[in-house]
Amino acid sequence: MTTLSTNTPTAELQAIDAAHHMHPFTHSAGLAAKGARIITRADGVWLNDSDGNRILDAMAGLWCVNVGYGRNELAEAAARQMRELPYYNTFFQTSHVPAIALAERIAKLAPGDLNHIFYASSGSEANDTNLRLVRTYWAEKGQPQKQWVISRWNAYHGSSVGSGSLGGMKGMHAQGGMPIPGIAFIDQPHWWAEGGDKTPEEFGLERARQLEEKILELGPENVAAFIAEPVQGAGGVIVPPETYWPEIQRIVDHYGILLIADEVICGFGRTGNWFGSQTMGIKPHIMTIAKGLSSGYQPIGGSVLCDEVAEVIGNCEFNHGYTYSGHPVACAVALENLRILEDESIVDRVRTETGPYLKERFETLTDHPLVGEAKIVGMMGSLALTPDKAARAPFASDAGTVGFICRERCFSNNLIMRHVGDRMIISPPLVISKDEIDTLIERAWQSLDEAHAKLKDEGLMQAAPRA
Ligand code: PXG
Repeated sequence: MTTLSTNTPTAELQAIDAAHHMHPFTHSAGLAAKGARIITRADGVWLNDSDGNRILDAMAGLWCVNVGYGRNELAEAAARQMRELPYYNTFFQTSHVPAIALAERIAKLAPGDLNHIFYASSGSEANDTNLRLVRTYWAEKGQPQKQWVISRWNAYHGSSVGSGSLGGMKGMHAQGGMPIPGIAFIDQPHWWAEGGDKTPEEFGLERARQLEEKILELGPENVAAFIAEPVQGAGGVIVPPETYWPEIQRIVDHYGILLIADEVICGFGRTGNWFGSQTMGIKPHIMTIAKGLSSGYQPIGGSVLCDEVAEVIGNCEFNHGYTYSGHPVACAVALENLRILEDESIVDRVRTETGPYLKERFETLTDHPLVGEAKIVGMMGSLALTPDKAARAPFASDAGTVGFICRERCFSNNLIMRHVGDRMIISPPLVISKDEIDTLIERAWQSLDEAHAKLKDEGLMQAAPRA
């Protein structure tokens, strides 16, 4: 067997990767033919690849590296904890200092009486926990028939069978027998794509009222919870109209169903507040957290419960948990990450300084002929690509064809910007500087120009006929 290192030639790494490593959400044969991009090092907002490129990571990894790459403090925290207590479980009436300290810290940061955490190692696991939590909650309250959980089409809540069922990704449902029973879906508040001739405000109310209709259809006595991301991330950074969340809050309050805010992307500063629920003005009973909790330096997530839900669950034996629930190294790293976010006022800076600057610069991209709208909250943003801005028209080509072309141009300009269908999305590390924001926008503009030229050459600037 060869000893591989970052000095191994790219082609050799790619060949071994293709032979033995199956990538998530990937057509492996297609990737094998092309070869994976190999990332070797990173610092701040910059990635290095095995071909010597310096790449601006405008996605913070997968929406998670909030404090940026290369934080020695986090490496030290992990090493210290590994030496002292690398592992112990939190089952069988035991606990340890990192799990206790992080629980206390999260209770302080989380709004309202969200004071209790059930640990997991990922957002998917935490949402699986949530599904069992809300159903157990109602059963313990003598209403075991309250089992339905309502979610939204195009929501992303994870990739395990439970969390993938909670999500509304039809491509995922098509593989492997999802969704499991007891999950219902309403439409997303995506005005640009689905709002037709309505104003965003009218449309936001209409989409929120689908929740009421769905509750009445299922019977309020049968509905346990509604789950949603404050701002949809993986669905394409879809910022709901202002009328949406107040109406949703009114409906969940009125029918007495639990609200689960999936903060896996929105949490820990992404929207300019500690939690997206604060930015959107909502009061969840449960929040799902992961990603930014440790800035991705360790796999950790969890469900944050309000006092009442924790009390009800606390009065039964909840038969659920993971080997790595409250992993000491992950907790120690998360604690240090939260210290950095606080001590360096990173969340405040996103709200008052770098976030507004990014918004101003990002919105200039709507001057580009390909861009119909730019939406941004804090440091998560999206661009709608369109052949006809006034009509908000989609392209005639299959959804994602144009987005993919644009993403390839970004890659070749050393900018990581993703596409979701024909929307381009960003979610940079929260520590991105104003100069780096300028570079991001310049590279994005350049990539849009190149994509536009290619689309014109290939006759792809055609609008789909109106439905
Ligand atoms: N909830 C939300 C809102 C997420 O964005 C999860 C749950 C699941 O977390 P884990 O840690 O199990 O992955 C996520 C994850 C993408 C992409 O392509 C997004 C996620 C994961 C992978 C890819 O944008 N979000």
